[in-house]
Amino acid sequence: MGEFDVIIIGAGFAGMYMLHRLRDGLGLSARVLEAASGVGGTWHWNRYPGARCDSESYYYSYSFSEELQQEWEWTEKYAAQPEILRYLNYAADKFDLRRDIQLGTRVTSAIFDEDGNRWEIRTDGGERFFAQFLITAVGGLSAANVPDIKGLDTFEGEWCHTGEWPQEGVDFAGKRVGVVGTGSTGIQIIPKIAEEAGHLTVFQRTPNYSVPARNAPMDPAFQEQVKANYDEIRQKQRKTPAGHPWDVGKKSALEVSQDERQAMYEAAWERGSLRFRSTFSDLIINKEANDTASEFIRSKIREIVEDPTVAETLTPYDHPYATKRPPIDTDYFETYNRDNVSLVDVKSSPIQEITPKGIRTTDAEYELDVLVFATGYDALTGAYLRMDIRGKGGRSLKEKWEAGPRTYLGLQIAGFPNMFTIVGPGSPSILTNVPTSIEHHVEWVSDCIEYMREGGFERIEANVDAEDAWVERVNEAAGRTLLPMAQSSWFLGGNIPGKPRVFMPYAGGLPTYIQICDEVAAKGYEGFALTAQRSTARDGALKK
Ligand code: NA7
Repeated sequence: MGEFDVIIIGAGFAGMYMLHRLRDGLGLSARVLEAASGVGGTWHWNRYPGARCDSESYYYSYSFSEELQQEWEWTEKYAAQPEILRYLNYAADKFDLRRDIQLGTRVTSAIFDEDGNRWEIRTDGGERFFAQFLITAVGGLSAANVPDIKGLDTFEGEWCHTGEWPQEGVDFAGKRVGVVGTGSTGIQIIPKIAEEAGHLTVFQRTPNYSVPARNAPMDPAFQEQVKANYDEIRQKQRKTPAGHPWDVGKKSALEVSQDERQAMYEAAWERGSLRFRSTFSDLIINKEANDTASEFIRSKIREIVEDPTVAETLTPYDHPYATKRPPIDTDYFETYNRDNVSLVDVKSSPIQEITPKGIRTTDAEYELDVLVFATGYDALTGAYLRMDIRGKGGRSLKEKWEAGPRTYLGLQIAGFPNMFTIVGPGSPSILTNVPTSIEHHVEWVSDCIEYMREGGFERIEANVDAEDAWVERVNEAAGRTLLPMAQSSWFLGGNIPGKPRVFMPYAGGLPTYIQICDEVAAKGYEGFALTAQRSTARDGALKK
């Protein structure tokens, strides 16, 4: 219970930095409400075996504190979940954040009070909070999607979703385990479970492209070099389309000879990482160029997987490479060469039901002791819509976003004043190295609030026109890429039955996006309506 300047929802990368910035930077009173029992957001929940970051840790990390980035030592190229969680806990302690973070508290509703220009926030524990500003730091991939399959409640074994992994872990030793899903998460967990399980059955609906991660212990000399050059690395991140510290290849895949192209793909495969996507300048914008990369990865799958039938089932044809979020892996395709692993194609023989003993497809029943759903998230909007958020005139966000999310810059929603959405739909968010986008948003929002305080403004709201124009711009940016070709991707809401098919993140690249946001701010927050302080109205509201 209480009255604050700001309520922040979520204590992951975004919520923690937002708190630091507003409390320690601007001197505001702020409270973070977090559903989990600890800080860390996605890295608190995703404790499944094999969970690790797909971006290298030296740059998938906070840049705002020189001291933090100098003193923290990463032990691996791609840190595993426990290490990232330790890092976030370290940051929570270092910046003394815990005293303003309330754990175990799920926000159930947030209602805007138009007279008082403030939000009333309610929680699952029956608490009420009031704040001038509401900041959602809920993450784009936090609302777990457990598919609605008939009979799940009758299953006699143990089941879980990777995004809500049991704190005590899951024992796979010698058991018959089923994994549903072969996205980035399935691709991480499958090789790990295979090492422990008696037998692992993978239920694959859509095959996926994957490139080796080439994880390795952190090289001390490299770590030293990074620390000596952090300024430059961080600047570079904000200047590349996806927030990684590397340049996209300058050449088109179609302007080089076949031999040169093959050699470049081989080198990129050997180096590994998401950087494979940047081998050429046009893999995401030209289908013919993309075909060369897609075919290269297909040839690798055929080379690695010994059984040609299994290899063919694992080979993707339905979407161009990287039009869904491309996974990277450690021994994913190799895992299908193990005797204790089998693959079931549930596209050709769909899952009919879950029985007390396991999964029944149109072809057979597979008996299982443990069932793991690596089935992803109700991405980008799910975490918002699972709360009852109501703006002006009591209008719900659910109603407003009925045909898909509408935001201005992915930062605000017309009709929902004084609410900011960190890495919200309509911003580059999950198309980038997310902490880079988070830091940009947090800084933009805190600058905006500082501007309001200095200028005596009490309320800020995105204009409908500005929002409409931005939604159009988000669509245009996606339309200039091949991304909308992956119809079932979560970028488009295609993974959730009944979800509107709208391309949700801004695909115009981080530098362009940052420039647009800077210009909006420089023009006195163009596209937003700012309302001056009405001290009497506010006093009146507080007396209610
Ligand atoms: P994703 O990428 O959404 O992958 C989910 C997987 O689960 C994908 O293979 C889906 O197949 C499959 N799926 C979903 N529902 C079903 C049902 N009902 N039956 C069978 N298979 C199903 O989620 P991840 O957790 O792997 O990754 C999310 C992001 O987290 C990742 O991109 C990184 O950014 C971090 P489909 O392809 O839809 O046919």
